[in-house]
Amino acid sequence: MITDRSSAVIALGGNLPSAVGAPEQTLAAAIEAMAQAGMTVSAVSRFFRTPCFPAGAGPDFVNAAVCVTCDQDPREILQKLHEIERQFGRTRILRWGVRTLDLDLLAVGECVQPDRETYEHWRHLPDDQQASVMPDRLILPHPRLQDRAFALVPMRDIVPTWTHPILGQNVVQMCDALAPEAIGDVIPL
Ligand code: PH2
Ligand code: MG
Ligand code: MG
Repeated sequence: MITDRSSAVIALGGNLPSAVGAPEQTLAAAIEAMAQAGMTVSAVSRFFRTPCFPAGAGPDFVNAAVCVTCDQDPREILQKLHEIERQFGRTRILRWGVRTLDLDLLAVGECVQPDRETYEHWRHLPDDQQASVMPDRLILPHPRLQDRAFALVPMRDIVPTWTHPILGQNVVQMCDALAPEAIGDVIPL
């Protein structure tokens, strides 16, 4: 249970049009919806066009990240995010591939949830299981954060000095550890 006001970092992504329009319009509307749901949005990254991961699984995505200050438990934040996903037409059928709006809670302050051991289990999940098995509870920080340029580059816009509580690297250092081509594929709109 988090009782202090803390900063949460949320990744936004979409690669299918929704009722409000193209993915960039959906993402902008989702940020408005977060504010309306009582989240204080303190920073918004640029919007980026990114190749779908895994390559070929769907159209390019638009990705962004926002920072919100909140006094809620991370699970309550997640519930609100799921509500906003539903509002913009997301159905949770396919894990990877296509979606109108995906909102992922990447980090809440220095919080590790539910515990270090569970976090490590999900971080080291073999590649072939990553697409098929999904944790049944919230894992923080997001176990794939350090691997994905589409999450790290938007995050670098808003919280470059946030330090990963387990890996000990900040966002700039995690970006620098990725292949330069992966970073170069993340293109501001
Ligand atoms: N999200 C996924 C799967 N693949 N690829 C890109 N480029 N951006 C995403 O946000 C993304 C993805 C699962 O949520
Ligand atoms: Mg996602
Ligand atoms: Mg998601």
